[in-house]
Amino acid sequence: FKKALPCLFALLSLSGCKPDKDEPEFLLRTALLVNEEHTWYKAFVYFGEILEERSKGRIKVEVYPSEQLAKEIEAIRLIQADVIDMTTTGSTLTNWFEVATFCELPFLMQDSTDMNRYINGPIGKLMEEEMINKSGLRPLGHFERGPRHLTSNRPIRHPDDLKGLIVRVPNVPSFVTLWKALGAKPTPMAFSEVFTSLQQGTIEAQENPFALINNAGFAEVQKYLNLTGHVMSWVYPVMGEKQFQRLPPDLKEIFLEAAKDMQAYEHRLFLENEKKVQDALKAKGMEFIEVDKEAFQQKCEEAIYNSLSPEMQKIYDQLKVE
Ligand code: CS2
Repeated sequence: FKKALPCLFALLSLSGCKPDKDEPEFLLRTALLVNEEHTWYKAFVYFGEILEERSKGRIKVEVYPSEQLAKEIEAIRLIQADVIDMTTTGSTLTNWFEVATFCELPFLMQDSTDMNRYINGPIGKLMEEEMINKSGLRPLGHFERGPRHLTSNRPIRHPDDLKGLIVRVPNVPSFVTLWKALGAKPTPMAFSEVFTSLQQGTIEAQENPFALINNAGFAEVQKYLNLTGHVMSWVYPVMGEKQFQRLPPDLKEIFLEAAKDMQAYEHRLFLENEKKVQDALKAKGMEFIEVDKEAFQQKCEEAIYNSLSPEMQKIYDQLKVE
């Protein structure tokens, strides 16, 4: 009960038990997994600023970093329950509809050209439809991310080096398939639990893009940054569809326009940041390790393909030949 207490208080104040005279017409609570230094957080703060200004104070955004308000899956559920309003998410939505797996499928996309082709093509359209229909979330654009790399305390150059390594993965089925096929022991876990678990040794490794590795301070507990680049991905800033539909038409327009500006703002920050975060990680003592990417890809490709439903295999085949 003690543990649940702060949560309860947070929810009580969220449910509007104590209405405040100064409350805007629409207060949008946003739960993020990153901390205040990350481009997603900065983008949402910017979104809040322009929304407040353009709506003349009728919309206000509150941004809660570091999963303080909710972990990714909980955030999705709280949005669905109309308790909070926005978050960032991507392949975790595979738990609601399968096509979301393509946001982060290992060794599928090579670069941001591929990524934009997928996002703007039929697969991206399908994903956006499913997101509204199957998970009740409305995508507000997308945030491109750098490739995901494995961090650890022993250098990993080849899948053979992974034997038995306990790797934290997000709550996404394809990540479990991937690391099992490679010979490691994948453990799904919420992002905010990763640092402590690495410190305590209940997990030995994790994988994420440079920006998030740096943001979460993993350099303090991980020595090697193994350049596996196994996943290229993006996340969607999202809002509950119910919450969106509640906005009057004039605010809907302002909202969607501001969302486009948020995406452009985030993308600028992301590009500026990519090199800086790598330097920061090296300065904090992380050693970058070249890996045999070919061997990684070969060892897991079949398992990943086989884990897809026949319908998704068709999409996969199409994406591969394009
Ligand atoms: C993050 C997430 O938890 C993590 O490691 O990188 O953004 C992850 O990519 C997702 O769960 C996406 O839905």
